[in-house]
Amino acid sequence: MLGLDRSIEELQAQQAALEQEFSARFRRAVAATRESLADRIDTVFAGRKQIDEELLDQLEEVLIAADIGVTTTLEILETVRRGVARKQINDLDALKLAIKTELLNILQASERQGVASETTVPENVSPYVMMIVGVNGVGKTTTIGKLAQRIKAEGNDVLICAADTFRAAASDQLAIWAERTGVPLIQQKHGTDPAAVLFDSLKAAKARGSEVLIVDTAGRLHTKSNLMAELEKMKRVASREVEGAPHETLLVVDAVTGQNGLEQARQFLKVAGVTGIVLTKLDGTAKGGIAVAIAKELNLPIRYAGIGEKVDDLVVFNPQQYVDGLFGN
Ligand SMILES: Nc1nc2c(ncn2[C@@H]2O[C@H](COP(=O)(O)OP(=O)(O)O)[C@@H](O)[C@H]2O)c(=O)[nH]1
Ligand SMILES: [Mg+2]
Repeated sequence: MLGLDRSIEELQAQQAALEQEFSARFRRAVAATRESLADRIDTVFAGRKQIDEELLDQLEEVLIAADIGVTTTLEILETVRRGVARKQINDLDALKLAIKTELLNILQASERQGVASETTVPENVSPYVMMIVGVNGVGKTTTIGKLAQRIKAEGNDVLICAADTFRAAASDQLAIWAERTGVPLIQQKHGTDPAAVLFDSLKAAKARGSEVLIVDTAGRLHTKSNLMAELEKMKRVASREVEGAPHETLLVVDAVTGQNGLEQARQFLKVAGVTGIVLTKLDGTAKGGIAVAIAKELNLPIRYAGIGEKVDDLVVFNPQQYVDGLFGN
């Protein structure tokens, strides 16, 4: 018994250390956005004592420059102006706190609309089917590698389905990730109907007793209507083979593409039944404010953030951690 207790404590300590490490890496990943947002807010505030229209206008510019988006920024400013008029916001500290609170509220509101923020694989669903969608180059395949590793480490039997059969290289790239993470992969020759590869994978997952099936998909945009029809067909196949599948459809959005990425995301929302967002390449942009625009305008929870190209560069997105990361505390 004693030994067991100790190992639970050890596990908890290990978990805490891991979380701290992730938190530190996340902070580093959003450093450029922090400079563009919080540091610029400080510059706007420097040497001022009172809140006037000029100050609020400058603040508006800073928020838009960080890619928080015009609509979202105007709403934040409206709330702030109301607070100023009602004398609830009387000084610069209160103003900064109000902005932080607004950003957090937006991110948390979208969180509540969706599923829990951890990959909680229900006991009674097998396989739990996760489809990963998004345009080419946003980081789908890389995210699948990272997710496979993570979900496997959480004690699940994972299988990957290579349903991006459009590009020959896509399957090879996925095979490298599968090998690296020690997760089996179902693939077929280039050009095969993606729904057929998915069908095979669902059968294989059932036969093997895999707990989670992660499905890579194509993302070519120039034949948009075909792509959307293809995704719909895949969803039909999934739901026919496994009740409630796909249980999760994650839309991958590249933070570097900012407002363009948001526009592309809207195309997918029309058909793909997206349940959450993976925001990749947060480490490569000073415009990480896009997370707020996504949460507000797409009203979907950001489940994970990509913070690099390596297998453990994926963190569960945490709104509080994100806002703290942006404001340097
Ligand atoms: N810096 C950085 N690069 C990433 C991240 N996620 C993916 N990438 C890179 O983005 C490029 C495209 O990724 P890929 O997974 O092939 O995108 P896909 O076309 O959507 O499958 C690759 O060079 C990846 O290494 C991330 O979180 N941070
Ligand atoms: Mg790919």
